[in-house]
Amino acid sequence: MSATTDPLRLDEDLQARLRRAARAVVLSGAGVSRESGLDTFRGAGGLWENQRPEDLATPEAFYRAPGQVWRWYAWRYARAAAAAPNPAHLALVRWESLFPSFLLVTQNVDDLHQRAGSRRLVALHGTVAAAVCDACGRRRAMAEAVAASPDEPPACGAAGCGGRFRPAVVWFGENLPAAALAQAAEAAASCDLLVSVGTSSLVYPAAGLIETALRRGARVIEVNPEPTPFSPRVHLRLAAPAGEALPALTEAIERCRSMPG
Ligand code: BV8
Ligand code: ZN
Repeated sequence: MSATTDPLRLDEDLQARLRRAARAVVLSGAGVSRESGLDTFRGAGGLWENQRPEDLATPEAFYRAPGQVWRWYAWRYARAAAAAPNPAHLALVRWESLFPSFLLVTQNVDDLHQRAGSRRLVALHGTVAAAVCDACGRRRAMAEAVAASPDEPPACGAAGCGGRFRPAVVWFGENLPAAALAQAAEAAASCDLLVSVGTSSLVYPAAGLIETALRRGARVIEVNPEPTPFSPRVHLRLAAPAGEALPALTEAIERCRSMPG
């Protein structure tokens, strides 16, 4: 346990807030999967064939170089499928029963929250575990689509459809699934606690959920070894890895919520 997370010393106000928190929201990013061995989106090691992720995760890249983008997602899917949820993912499953109302909003596409057992979950940016036809919307498991066609996006194959499969993720410049975004925005607008964990808080509209919670007067906790644009405004910053900080925070929340009053 680092100094930052030795039994967490929370100030009185935050302890009271954690004790009374009825509606909690967690916004998670790629940093949560770091301790499962997956590179973050912008961190070191993220390059692929000397291309930056932001340049590959776009419709333009897919239509310009479909094979390269397809192979990048096949590689990311294989790494995600080989990874296991870590203590950070497991702590967030526990939080579902710690608060009367809880929602985990993830930007991650690695499916590790789902595999850890999170149920109260909204995935804003889709999943690398599925492929979807870019014409008719037909879905199939990424494992199957990659097995059928490891190097190029496979044709859809549905009668009369000339489309081809693409990863079922939201690319830059694409709208997020409306229902998922609406559910996340409503939760952030009505929460009394928001914990942002493992995200650089640079990508919108996801990062805007932190702003919404701050404007709402919710208590906001940030878990990230590095500062983010929201660091100066949050009520508590835990500059520690999620796999260490979230279990410590779980203990603190359970301690606060077992106190009378
Ligand atoms: C949209 C899926 C409406 C794909 C992703 C110009 C033109 C078009 C759009 C824009 C534009 N300018 C701005 C925009 C909006 C744009 C945007 O926000 N751009 C940013 C970069 C400025 N957003 C969009 O395009 C969104 N759509 O706005 O639609 C629209 C439509 C048309 C025109 C205009 C607007 C769509 C955004 C979704 C993009 N898809 N992912 C894929 O994954 O391949 S987002 C991508 O970034 C990742 O998937 C991830 O989900 C997301 C956020 O990244 P993070 O999770 O935060 O990861 P990152 O590596 O950045 O940070 C990791 C953090 O972890 C670090 O801070 C690190 O310190 C920390 N960390 C490291 N180790 C640990 C740790 N933390 C804890 N523990 C550890 N051990
Ligand atoms: Zn199709």
